[in-house]
Amino acid sequence: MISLRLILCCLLVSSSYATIVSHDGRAITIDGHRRVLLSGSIHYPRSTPEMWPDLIKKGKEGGLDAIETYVFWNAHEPTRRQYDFSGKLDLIRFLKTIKDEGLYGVLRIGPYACAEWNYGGFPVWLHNIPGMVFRTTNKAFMDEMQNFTTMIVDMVKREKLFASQGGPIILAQIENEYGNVMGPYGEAGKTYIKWSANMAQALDVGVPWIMCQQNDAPQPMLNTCNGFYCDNFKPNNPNTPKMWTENWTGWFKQWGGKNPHRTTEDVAYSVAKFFQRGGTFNNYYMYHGGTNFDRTAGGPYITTSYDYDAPLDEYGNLNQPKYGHLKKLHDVLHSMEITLTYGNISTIDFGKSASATIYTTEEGSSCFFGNGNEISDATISFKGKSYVIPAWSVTILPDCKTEAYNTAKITTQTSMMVKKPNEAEDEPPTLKWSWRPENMNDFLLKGKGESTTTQLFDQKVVSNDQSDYLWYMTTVKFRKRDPVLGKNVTLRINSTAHVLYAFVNGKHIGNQHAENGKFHFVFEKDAKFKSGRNVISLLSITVGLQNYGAFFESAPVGITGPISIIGRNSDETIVKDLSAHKWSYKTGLNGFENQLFRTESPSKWSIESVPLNRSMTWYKATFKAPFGNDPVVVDLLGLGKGTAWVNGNNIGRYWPAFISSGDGCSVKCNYKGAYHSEKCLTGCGEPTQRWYHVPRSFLKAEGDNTLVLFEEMGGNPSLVNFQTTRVGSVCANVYEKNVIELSCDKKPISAIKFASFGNPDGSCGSFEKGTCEGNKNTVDILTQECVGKEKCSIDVSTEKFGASDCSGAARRLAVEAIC
Ligand SMILES: *[C@@H]1O[C@H](CO)[C@@H](O)[C@H](O)[C@H]1NC(C)=O
Ligand SMILES: *[C@@H]1O[C@H](CO)[C@@H](O)[C@H](O)[C@H]1NC(C)=O
Ligand SMILES: *[C@@H]1O[C@H](CO)[C@@H](O)[C@H](O)[C@H]1NC(C)=O
Ligand SMILES: *[C@@H]1O[C@H](CO)[C@@H](O)[C@H](O)[C@H]1NC(C)=O
Ligand SMILES: *[C@@H]1O[C@H](CO)[C@@H](O)[C@H](O)[C@H]1NC(C)=O
Ligand SMILES: CC(=O)N[C@H]1CO[C@H](CO)[C@@H](O)[C@@H]1O
Repeated sequence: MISLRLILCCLLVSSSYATIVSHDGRAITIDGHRRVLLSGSIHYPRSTPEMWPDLIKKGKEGGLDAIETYVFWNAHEPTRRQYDFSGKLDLIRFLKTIKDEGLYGVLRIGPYACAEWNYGGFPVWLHNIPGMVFRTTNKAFMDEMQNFTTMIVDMVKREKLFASQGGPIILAQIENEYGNVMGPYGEAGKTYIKWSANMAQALDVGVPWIMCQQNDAPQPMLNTCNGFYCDNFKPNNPNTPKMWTENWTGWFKQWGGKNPHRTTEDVAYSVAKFFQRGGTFNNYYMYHGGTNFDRTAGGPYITTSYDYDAPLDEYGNLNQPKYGHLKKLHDVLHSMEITLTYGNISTIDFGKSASATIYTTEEGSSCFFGNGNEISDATISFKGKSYVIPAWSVTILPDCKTEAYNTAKITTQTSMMVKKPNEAEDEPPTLKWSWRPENMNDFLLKGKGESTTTQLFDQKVVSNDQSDYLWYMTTVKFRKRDPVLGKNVTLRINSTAHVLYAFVNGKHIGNQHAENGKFHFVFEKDAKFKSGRNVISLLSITVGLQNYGAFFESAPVGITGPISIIGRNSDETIVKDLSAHKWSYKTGLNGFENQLFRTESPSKWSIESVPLNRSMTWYKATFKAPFGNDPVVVDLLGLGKGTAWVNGNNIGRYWPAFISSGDGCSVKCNYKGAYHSEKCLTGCGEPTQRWYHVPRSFLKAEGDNTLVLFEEMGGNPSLVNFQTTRVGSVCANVYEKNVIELSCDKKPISAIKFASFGNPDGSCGSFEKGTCEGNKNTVDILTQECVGKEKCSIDVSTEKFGASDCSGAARRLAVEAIC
C-alpha cells in the first residue's frame, strides 16, 4: 500500500502522465485504485500568493490528499468581458502550487459559490442584464454561465491541470447546493439542473463532475453532501460513492455577532462517523478560511475575518489541537485505505446509539466502534474483549483489536496564541496621524449627482456594486406658508440600506444601521426645512451583498422607499411622499475616487488638531513593519466603521464599534450533542472584530509603511497599533500510555510553567494540581527534555513520572510550556 501511494505521488510530481480518475459505488478511483480521500478548502483570494505554498504544505503535513476551492466569478470578471487573474486572483498559480506540493485539486467552478462571498460570487452586472433571473432556465443567464465556465475550463486545460492531462485536478463541480433552494424554481429548476449537467459534461474535462446537495443530479454527475454531519447521507445512484464536499469545521462570523467555535472532538467525531458509515471522500469546509479582503465579504454583514475556526487559523497558524487531532485521524484512515474501500462491510447494533462497523478483506479486518449517545459512555463487547466508548465518540481499531484513535481523546497539544506589540526599531508607542475630511459639499449642499430618475432605484441597479456607497438626493420646495413648516417635522425612510446617513440642507440629522439578520428598517428623525429650496441627501451603504437563498439576486438593497416628510401637530398630520420625486444619484465617495488610500496620493493632509469622533474622516499614519515572520495584525479598537488600507492594499471593512450582545456565550463548551451555529460562542459584549490581518507581503520590511483609514461613523484612532500573533504557550492534558509532542512552532520552548502527573484539574492556562501526583519531579523532567528545544516528545508513563496512588483511576499528565 505504501508503495502504491509512493507511485501515485511520483506520477503526480513528474506530471507527464495522465491519471485516470473515475469512481464506483464505493470510492473515487485513481488509476483503477479505490481511494480514501481527505480534502480541505482553501479559497485562493482569501490569502495571498505568498501564503499559498505554506498553507498547502501544512495541508499536506496535516494528512490531506487534496485542496478544494471555488472559483469566484465576480472577482475574475468585475466588468463584463474584462478579466482579472492577477495577484490573489491568480487561479492558475494557485493550482500549480497545489501541484508542486504533490496534492490533488478539487475545482468547484460553480460558478455560483455562496461561500459568504459578496453576492455569492455573481457579478452585479449580470443581474443588471435586462430580463435576468439567476440559476434557472433563463437564456441570458445560461449563456453567461456557460461563457464563464467554458473560459475557466479552457484556461485550466491550456495549463494541463486536469488529472486527465497529468495535472492535479481530480474532480470538478458545477452549480452548488442548488438542491437546498430548488423548490421555488419549480419545473424550470429541474430543467436547469439537467442543462447544467449536460453543459459541464460537454466540456470534456476527463475527470468526474460533482453536484453537491443535489439529490436529482443526473448521471454521470456525482451528488454529494454538505453539512455539519453527513453520515446519514445516501447518494442517488448505487454507482456514486458517499462523498462529503463540505464538512463545516466551524462557522462564519457576522458583524454584531459572536465568535463561533466548533470543538475538535465534534469535528473528528463527524468525520470518523462518516467513514464508519461507508464514506470515502471528505472535504473540510474550511481548512483555511482566511480573510475577506477589500469588498469580497458577502452576507450581508459577513466580517472581514473568515477564520471559520478552521484547522489553520486566519493567518495560517496551526489551530491546535484541531489541526493535529485531525491529522492523526487522517493517518489512521489512510492506513486502512484498502480495507475501507475494498472490504466487505458488516455492522452490529448494540442499542442506545452504540454500533460497530467491521470492514473485512482477505488480509484482515478494521473496526469502528461508534457511540452517538450524548450523555453515557458505552461498554461494548467484541470478540470476547470489552471496550469503553466515551459518549459522542468513535473509536477506530485498524486491526479490530487495538484502539488506534478515539475522536474524544485528544493527544495533541493545545496552542494558546498571543499578540505581541510591534517592536520595530524607533517605532513610537503610538502612531502619528494626519487627517482630512471627506469632501461631500456637492452632494450635501447642491444635491448634484450623475443620473436622475423619478423613482427610487435599488442600489445594485444604480451602482453596479462599484462601491459600498450610493447617494440618493432630491430637492423639496416649500412655500412660505406651507402648513408643514409650522409643525414638528420628521423625515421618514423605509430602508433596505445596510447603513443609512441622512442630511437635510447639509446638516446631518441621523444615521442608522440594520440589525444583524434584519435588513429592513424604518428611519425617522426630526428635520428642519425652510421655505424655498431644501436639499435632502441620503447616503446608502452596503456591507456585502446577499449570497444565499432562492432568487437571492433580487433581494432589495439601498433606499427603496417610501420616503416621506411628516408634519405633525395636535390637530393634524401631513404626510408628503417623496418617493416619486426627481432623485439624483452618485455612486461612491470622492476620497475613494481620488484614491486617498494610495501612499503616493498628492492630496493635502493635515497634522493639526487631528479630530476624534468625527464622521466621514480620512486618517493616515506611517509605521515600521514588525520584525520577523510572525503574522501581522492591526488593532483597530476605538474606531467606528470604515475601510483600511496598508500601502494601498485594501485589508477590508472594519467595524469594531459593533459590539455583540452580552448573552449567549458559554464558558465551557460541551462537545457532546449535535453542533449548530449558536453553540459554543465566545466574545459576548465585545467588538465582533477588533484585529485585522495585514499579510506580510503587503509590508515593506525596510522603511515606512502607510496605513490609511476611512472612518465613516466617527472614531478615535489614537489606540490603533500593529501587533504580531504567535504561539504564546502550549498545553497538553493526556492519559498515560500516550505520547505527546510539544512544539512552539519553530521557536524554542522557554520554560515549563506547570506540570503534574496524576489527576490535575483545570484547563490550559489554569491547570492546578489534583489530589494525587507521581513521586518524581515532573517539572524538572520536562524542563530537561523540552526547554531550549523547538519540540519535544514525551512518553506519558509511570516509569517516567513515578507511580502515584490515584485510587485506581487512570493518570494524566497536564503540562503548560511557555514559548
Ligand atoms: C464569451 O462571449 C464572448 C462574446 O461576448 C465571446 O467572444 C467569447 O468567445 C465567449 N467565450 C466562450 C468561452 O464562449
Ligand atoms: C465478501 O462478500 C462476498 C459476497 O458475499 C464474498 O463472496 C466474499 O468471500 C467476502 N469476502 C470476505 C473477505 O469476507
Ligand atoms: C414602511 O414602514 C412603515 C412603518 O414600519 C410600514 O408601516 C410600511 O408598511 C412600510 N412600507 C413599505 C412599503 O415597506
Ligand atoms: C412639537 O413637539 C414638541 C414636543 O413634543 C411640542 O412641545 C410642540 O408644541 C410641538 N410643536 C408643534 C408646532 O406641534
Ligand atoms: C461621538 O459623537 C456622537 C454624535 O455626535 C455622540 O453621540 C457620541 O457620544 C460620541 N462618542 C464619543 C465616544 O465621544
Ligand atoms: C446536509 C446537512 O446536514 N445540512 C445541515 C447543515 O447544517 C445546517 C445548519 O445547522 C442545517 O440546517 C442543515 O440541515
